Order: sequence, then structure tokens, then C-alpha cells
Amino acid sequence: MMFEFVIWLTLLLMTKPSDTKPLRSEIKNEIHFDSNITFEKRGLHEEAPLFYIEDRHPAEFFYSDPYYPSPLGGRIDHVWQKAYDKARKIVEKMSITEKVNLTTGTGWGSGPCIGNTGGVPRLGIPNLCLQDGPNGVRYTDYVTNFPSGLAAGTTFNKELIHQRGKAIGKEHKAKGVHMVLGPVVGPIGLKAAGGRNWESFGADPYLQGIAGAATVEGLQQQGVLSIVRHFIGNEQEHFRQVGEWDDNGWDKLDESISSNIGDRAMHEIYLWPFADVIRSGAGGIMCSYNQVNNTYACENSYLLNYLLKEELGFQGFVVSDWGAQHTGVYSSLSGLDMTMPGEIFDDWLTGKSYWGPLLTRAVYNGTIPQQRLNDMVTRIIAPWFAIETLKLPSEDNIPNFSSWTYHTYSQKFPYQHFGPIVEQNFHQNARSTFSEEVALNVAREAIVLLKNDGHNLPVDVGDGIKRILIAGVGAGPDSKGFDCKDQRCTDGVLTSGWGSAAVNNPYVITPYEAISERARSLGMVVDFSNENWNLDHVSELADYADLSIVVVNSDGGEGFIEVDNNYGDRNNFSLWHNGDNLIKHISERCRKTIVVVNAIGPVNMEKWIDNENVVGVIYMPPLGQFVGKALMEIIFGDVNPSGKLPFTIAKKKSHYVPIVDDLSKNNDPQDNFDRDIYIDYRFFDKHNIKPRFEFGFGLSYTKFELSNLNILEINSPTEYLPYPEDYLPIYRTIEDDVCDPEDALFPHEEFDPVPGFIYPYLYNEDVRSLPDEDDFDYPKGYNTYFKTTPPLSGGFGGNPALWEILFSVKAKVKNIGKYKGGYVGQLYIESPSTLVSSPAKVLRGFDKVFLEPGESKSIHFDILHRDLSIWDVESQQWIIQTGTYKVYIASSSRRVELCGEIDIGI
Ligand SMILES: *C1O[C@H](CO)[C@@H](O)[C@H](O)[C@H]1NC(C)=O
Ligand SMILES: *[C@@H]1O[C@H](CO)[C@@H](O)[C@H](O)[C@H]1NC(C)=O
Ligand SMILES: *[C@@H]1O[C@H](CO)[C@@H](O)[C@H](O)[C@H]1NC(C)=O
Ligand SMILES: *[C@@H]1O[C@H](CO)[C@@H](O)[C@H](O)[C@H]1NC(C)=O
Ligand SMILES: *[C@@H]1O[C@H](CO)[C@@H](O)[C@H](O)[C@H]1NC(C)=O
Ligand SMILES: *[C@@H]1O[C@H](CO)[C@@H](O)[C@H](O)[C@H]1NC(C)=O
Repeated sequence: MMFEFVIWLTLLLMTKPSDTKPLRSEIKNEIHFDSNITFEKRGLHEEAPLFYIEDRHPAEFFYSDPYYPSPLGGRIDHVWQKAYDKARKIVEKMSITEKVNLTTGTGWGSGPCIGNTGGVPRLGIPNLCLQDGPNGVRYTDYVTNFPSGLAAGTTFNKELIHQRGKAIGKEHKAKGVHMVLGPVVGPIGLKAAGGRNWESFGADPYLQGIAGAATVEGLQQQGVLSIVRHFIGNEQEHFRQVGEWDDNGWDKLDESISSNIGDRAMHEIYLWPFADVIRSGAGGIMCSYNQVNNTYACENSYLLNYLLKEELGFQGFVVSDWGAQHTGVYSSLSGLDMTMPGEIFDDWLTGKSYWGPLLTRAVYNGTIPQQRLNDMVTRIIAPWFAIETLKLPSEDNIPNFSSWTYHTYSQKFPYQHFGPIVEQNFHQNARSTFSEEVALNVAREAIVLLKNDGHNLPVDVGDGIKRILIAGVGAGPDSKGFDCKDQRCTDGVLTSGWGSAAVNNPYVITPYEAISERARSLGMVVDFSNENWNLDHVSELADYADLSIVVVNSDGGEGFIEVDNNYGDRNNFSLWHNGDNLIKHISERCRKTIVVVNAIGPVNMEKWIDNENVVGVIYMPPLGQFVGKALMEIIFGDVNPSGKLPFTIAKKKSHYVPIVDDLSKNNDPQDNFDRDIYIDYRFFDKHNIKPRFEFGFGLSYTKFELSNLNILEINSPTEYLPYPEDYLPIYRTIEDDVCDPEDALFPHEEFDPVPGFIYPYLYNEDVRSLPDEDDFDYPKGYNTYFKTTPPLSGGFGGNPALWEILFSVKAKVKNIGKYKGGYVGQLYIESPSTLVSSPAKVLRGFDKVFLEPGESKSIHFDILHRDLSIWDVESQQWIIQTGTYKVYIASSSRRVELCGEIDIGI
């Protein structure tokens, strides 16, 4: 082991960045450009292809190097250092069983929340409550069903995304939740059919990062700790867990799917938004179900110990997705700090856990160092002292609802049918004017106008529209009601996708209700049909209508729910419920047909998009309870659409990355992420493929004009990052406990166990069988030498210099149309290809402004060191290449308005 230590030191010296002297840069503000350039850029030396396997198992190429020990928290940032000091003072008072209690969930259903840790009653620490989710409080009443994460991303409005985080945090707080399982910044959206893409913010790492960080800040400002999920590579639902489904031959599945990710894509795409949320102070990170490079994400030491805790400097705790833990000792040594819901996957109610009593045992028998357990617990407690707005929960600050029953009174453990009858649900109203305003504003700004030929929108009575038809199941309520469990009903208006991120609606305003009410007030006649199959039914109505509004949908969600053969992920990109034929049928009869697509992601529009009677097309991501009201306001022009597509709508399914459905020979499906860094628009640009609608696209009722590009150098770029400060010293070390196993025995005299509940205690036979010597088979590469600061670490999210502002960019935007409206300025950068080839452009800024007709405002962007960097796999660091950087101010990823250039170091 000493030998390894020496190698490490040598490596450290070798990789120490050498050249951090400022590079000269020259700025040009007005450059001629092709407004829709797309070309494949080539570097001097092409990268080796990622894999290339034929006949060999991908695990031979995709494996993770070991990295041990798990870094100690509290060595970055003085504020966190103080917080760790306070946390350690508490932890050193705890017994081993008390510590284990905080790391292990008490079991599925064993407490009011989706996840509940054990408590430390002696020190006044209650069972900590972890609750879904990212779009509002799950499994309770009197809460708001907020627009989805995807809707938030579609607004491209940073301040509004932040407000949404605050509003969601406030409602969790009102219900007594301690930690929110959100936001979601993975899936990143590699696969357009991915079932959970609607939970996160859109198919671009920069967008995910900005939106994720703003959400974390909003949530934590309201006093709830944010747990960001899913770390990492959880890009599809199929095969995420062994035993989830027996259909389709999936009972043969031996291991969860392995997301095989190259190092550059890992840094430039998948880790990118996690760096942002860590920088904004997120207290927790949830590791995902899938494997990464053939090791489970929750026990991959390279991922958790190295990338997350060392490189990104994460000081909070890592919690498993529900049942994503697969080993006890290994997962702890690899950096997992908390397991949820406590049991082994799908073995709910058995009390069987990898941790709980087994963790206690592994500490008593010396296999897991006490220092590791102490660090796990300290990481769970420290964020409550580090973030000003958080406060370690106390016993008078506990949830006042139950996720397991909606009755006011029920047994204490309704899921177990156990315990006395107690008051479970206090029906606390968590909603407020603030929540409702935010939810409605996000819904309004998340609507994207894709087509408006002939300017039939907004609808104006003056245009002779006297009779309208509202058609499609998507326009009205589902016949089974609004709140089927986890929003799995799809035969009606969609307020969200399905799964753990779904929230009960306190009420829903459907498109039919809102549009009908408005149209009536304008003296119109309103016809309605929700018959999607027997199309004759709508023939006459469409004939009579001056304007038809057809609401169609496409749904998906989390992998534990199957709807119409869609196991979470979508099987196809066509519309559900015969939507394409419905549109065709109506548009053949009605010359002004508006199609409204309510979907969790892109759909194929080719069958009808060019039809000249389809005069208008609107896309809505899941918008929550106000979906109909927001749509009505857009259609009638109360609100000017300002949403932008957070993904590319392709013409062909083959342009998207398919869901892996092949079990593989060994029943361990392998998902090689061979799009590398070219996800979404980067791929279409690289191969010069014309999409139907590009990333960032969205029309307005008004027109904007851009001018006055002005790029300013704030700090000189450097090729390499400066060496970071050393890790801070640890002032308070926790002594090892004396460790008398008798102390950990089940205190039978104190209480009777709840069936299936996970306790931290040992039984007599455990104590007798504790071995004397250490004969544990440690994982390969295991050691206990703590490292000095790696060259690219040293701050939250990585080397602090990555966040240094190098250039600031300004431009002027003027509303030259007749309506007031919002404009999203998008900044894309094209890097030189001096060392490696890069995408034709990547999003590196967005700024949304609202303008009255004739009004001008300035839009503003900061270009950070990281925004110009590429991840160099060989030297394992971020590098700013010398060469020419193009700076595009654009209205979409393919509509460039202004172009400047920065020459760096040439
Ligand atoms: C953009 O490209 C398309 C086809 O590739 C071309 O028809 C169009 O004229 C181009 N637009 C501009 C402004 O160059
Ligand atoms: C996964 O394997 C690839 C290919 O060997 C490597 O570049 C990458 O760093 C590995 N990632 C992890 C997390 O182990
Ligand atoms: C562990 O948590 C359980 C559940 O909250 C509690 O009953 C028990 O007393 C706790 N044990 C210790 C040692 O604090
Ligand atoms: C619900 O819990 C919150 C937070 O603990 C508290 O502020 C509120 O008063 C409680 N309400 C009821 C009705 O118990
Ligand atoms: C210590 O206990 C853990 C948990 O039961 C077990 O996995 C491990 O093998 C034990 N170590 C030894 C040396 O027996
Ligand atoms: C696509 O999936 C939906 C939902 O399962 C289904 O209704 C539709 O028929 C499918 N379309 C095609 C072309 O298979």
C-alpha cells in the first residue's frame, strides 16, 4: 500500500499544471457568418474511437479504476469547515448504533415519508424525512402540482426557475419534510424516448446546470435540504433494476444496465450539471440504479470517492436511489453514506438490509473503519450547519402527513397495518398565492409556439372566428379522474409524466375548461369531442368549426409503471390515442386547425406538420395543474409565447439514440454511450442533419431585432488552471469508540420491534460470531491513505478558477413588433479544434428579457473559464485551447443573430 502511495505522489507531481500564465486575447465584435452553419469540426489529432469491441465483452473496455479511501468531508471551504466542526461535536457524542441509525432507512413505509432514517432520540434528532419530489410534495393533499422540471427548462428564465425552487421548497417545509428528493439533472436527455426526461431540465448540460443550481438554491432557502438525482448515467428506464419486471423475458436480467461512458463525455456532459449544483451548496446527491462501467453507481469508488467527493469537492452525503444499493461493506467503502429506503430492492417489509444491523456488525468486527462511519454521519449532519437557511431538524419539527394513507386517523404504521390509531394527516394547507403565481408563470413561459402560418394565433374574434371545436382526449379530464396513483392515467390532459415525481393535483384547469370559458365570454359557440377513435364523430363538428384546437399527447415516466406496453420509456415518438389520424381527419375538414402537443418529450410531427390546414402548432411539456389556463392565455393572446425547445424535434426516429432493449448474451445489458459529447443538437450539427425543430427554437407573436454585440475581457484566459489551495486541516478528529458489542444489543426491555422495521442493533448470536482478526476480502485497490488535493479539485464543483469570469458579453435587443413579449438570448460558443475536435456550437449562456413594443434592453452573458474549456483525457484536466473562439448570439441553436470572435493565444 505504501507503494501505491508513492505512485500517487509521483502522478500528482507529473500532472501538476505547468502553464498558467495569461494568454493574450484579441476580440472582434462583428464577424460575417452563415446564420445556420453546421459542419463537422476536426482536430489536429482525432480522438481514438471510444470502443471497439466485436466479440469481446464491453466490460474489458469499460471498467472503473478503484479509488480509496472515501475522502473525508470538511476539508474544503472555511464555512463548511466550521460546519463540520459543529457536526463532529454531535457525532462524537453518538454511539455506533446511533450513528448507524442516521445512515439507514427504517424501511419502505416505516415512517411518514418516502424515506425515513432512524433517529437519535437521546440527542433530540428525529427520524429524518426524505420526500419526493422535484415537482412538488408527493403522496399528500393541499399541495400544488407544479410544472415539471422540463417545463422549467423550457422557460429559459433563470429567475423564474429559482422562484419555482423556492415555491416547491416552501410547500415541503409546510408539510414538515426535511429533505427534498430533487432537482433532477440526470437523465440529461441522451435518449429522446427516455421515460424520465420530463423530470429534468432539457437535453443540454449547461441548461441542466444553471436550472439545477437555481432550483437547489430556491429549495434550500426555504429550509429544506436538496438531494440532487440521479448520479449518474440513468438515461433509460428499461433494465434499471433486476426484478422490476418479468414480462418481455426481462426476468432473465442478471445485472442492471451498465452505462458505459467515456471520460470526456463524463466531464463535459454528465458531470457538468452536478458540478453546478454542488457549487450552489446541494446537501445530498442520489446515486442511481444503473451500473457505470460495469460497477453499480452506488458502489463505484471511482465515481463516488474520486469524481464526486474528490474532483467535484462534494461535502454533503450520497444516498442511494430506492433499492439501488447492492452490497454492504463495499458500498460504504466506495462512498455511499445513506441507504434508502433501508431494505434490499423489492424485499420491502422484510427488514432485510445491507446496512442497519450489518453495518453495525461491520464496524464492530473492524471491517469498516470507524472513521468511515463517522464521516458518513458527519456528511449527513454538516450541511444543516453549513447552509445558513437550514437547521438540523428537531423533534418538534416533523412531518404532519403520511405518504401511506390519506385518512386523518389510522394506525401508526399504515403500510404494515401495525400500531395504535393516531392522527396521521393534519391536512396542512401548503399552498399560497406565491406558489400559485409561480406555478402559473412557469406554465405560461413553458409553452412553445412552433408554427403560426398566417398568424391565426392569437385568436381574435375580429378574424371571424365564431365557432370553435376543441377536440382530443388530451383536452379534457381523464374518465378515471385527475389523480390516478402516480399520475399513470393518460386518457386525458397530462399534468405530468408518471412515477415518483408525480404530485396530486389539488384541482386541474383543463384546456377544455379554460378555452371554453373564454370563448363563451367572447360570444363564440364551442363544440367539444374527446372521441379519438371513432373519427366520424368529429367530421361534422370539424366541418362547422371556424377554428379547431386539437390537443394530443404522448406520455412516459418512471420504470416501475407500465402503460400500454410502455415500461417507463416510450416505445415510439408517434402520438398516443390515434392522435395522428385525429389531426389528419380534422385538418381535412377545418382550414384552421391548431395542434397542441402535450408530451414528455419530442414527438414525430412529419405526418401533419406541413399540412397547410394545420396553421398552428404548440408544444407543451407537462405543465402541472394550470395547464389549461396557461394554454388558453397563449391562444387568446393574453400572454405572448416565450418558451424555447429544450431538445431537438427530429424528422426521423433514427436520428435519436435508441433505448437499449437487448438483454445481451450474458443478461447484463451494455449501453455504450457512443454519442460521446455529441448529444442532441450537437449531433444534428455534426452530421449536418436538418431537424424538424431545433434546440432552442420557439416563435413569438412579436419580432425582435438584435444589435451592438460587445465582448469585453474581464480576466485573461490561461491554458491551464492554477493549482488549487491545499485541503484544510481537520481540527476535530473523532476518537474510535471503545466498541463493546454488548452496547449494541437490541434493547428488548425498552420496546417491541415493529415488524419489518430496520433497527441498528445486534443480536446475541451476532456478537458471539464476531471474528477476531481481519480476514475480509477487500476490494481491489483498497487502501486507507488520504490524498492531498488533486490538481483539478479544491472547491465546490471542482477547481474554483473554473468559475472565473473571463469575458462578459452584451447585446441590445429591440421589440420591433406589435405585441409585448419575452426574448431568450442564447449564447453559443464554437471552440477551436487545436487539440481535439468539438461540437459546432455549445450553449454557454441564456438571458431572458421582456419588452414592450418599441422597447430595447440589453442582454448579458458571462463566459467562465469552464465555458471555454475542453476536458483533456490524457492529462486529466480542463484546458483552454489556443485558437479562435466564435461567439454566437442566437435565437435558437440554428438561428444566429450576431457573431463575434475571440482569438486566444495566437
Ligand atoms: C440555411 O440552410 C438552408 C439549407 O441548408 C438554406 O436553404 C438557407 O438559405 C440557409 N439560411 C441562410 C440564412 O443562409
Ligand atoms: C469508463 O471507461 C472509459 C473507457 O475506458 C473511461 O474513459 C472512463 O474514465 C471510465 N469511467 C468511469 C467512471 O470509470
Ligand atoms: C434508532 O431509530 C429507531 C427509530 O427511530 C429508534 O426507535 C431507536 O431508539 C434508535 N436507536 C438508537 C440507538 O438511537
Ligand atoms: C406541520 O408541520 C410544520 C413543520 O413542522 C409546522 O410548521 C406546522 O405547524 C404543522 N402543521 C400542523 C397542522 O401540524
Ligand atoms: C464483518 O461484518 C460484515 C457484516 O456482516 C461482513 O460482511 C464482513 O464479512 C465481516 N468481516 C469479517 C472479517 O468477518
Ligand atoms: C406508439 O405508442 C402509443 C402508446 O403506447 C400507441 O398508442 C401507438 O399506437 C404507438 N404507435 C405506433 C405507430 O406504434
